[in-house]
Amino acid sequence: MNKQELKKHSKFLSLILRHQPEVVDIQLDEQGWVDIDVLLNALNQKGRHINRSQLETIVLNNDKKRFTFNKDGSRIRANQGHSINIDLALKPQTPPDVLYHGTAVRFLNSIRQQGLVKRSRQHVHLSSDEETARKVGSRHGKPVILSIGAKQMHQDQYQFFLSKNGVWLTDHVPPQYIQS
Ligand code: HQG
Repeated sequence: MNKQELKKHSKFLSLILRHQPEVVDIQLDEQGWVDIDVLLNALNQKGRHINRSQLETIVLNNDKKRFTFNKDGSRIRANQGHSINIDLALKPQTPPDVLYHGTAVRFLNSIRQQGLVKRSRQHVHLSSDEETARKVGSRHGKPVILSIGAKQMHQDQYQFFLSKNGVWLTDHVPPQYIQS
């Protein structure tokens, strides 16, 4: 499978494992898992012919490690980024003192008023490094990196979670914790 095909399949997996499983007529369980046989069967029914070893290649080569197999290798889920209502069952963690959020300049006014809100996703996404934040922000326009006072938020009882692929997640970042 070449790079382009890997990317195409990975994007489609993101769509169905995070947002719209109904596109291939499958359901995810409460924690976002689906049986691999069910998934492969559903993909094949829709003309996307991949086998188990190709799925493993897609998961292993994914640039952001977006997907995970469960322990016995029978199920798969997306590590974060869902818009559908699932419970990743992550345990609250102590965040680094500062976390970063990359966004577009055009959102700044609204962010200064409302803070960071999760919009269609289940969490606000933060990163521990500025480089990642810049890439995330660039997806939306001219990027700007916001520094988040995560230590203070944590002291103030806000909860943080760390996804398996290293994305920090929280529910809402009120404006007073944001420095640009
Ligand atoms: C912005 C990618 C106006 C927020 C990335 C962002 C990430 C506001 C956009 C993951 C706002 C939402 C998530 C407010 C937040 N007013 N705009 N009050 N609060 N926003 O795509 O964080 O490649 O849902 O700044 O790497 O950009 O998909 O979130 O610009 O981890 O694996 O609203 O998606 O991962 O956009 O990206 P998104 P995001 P994947």
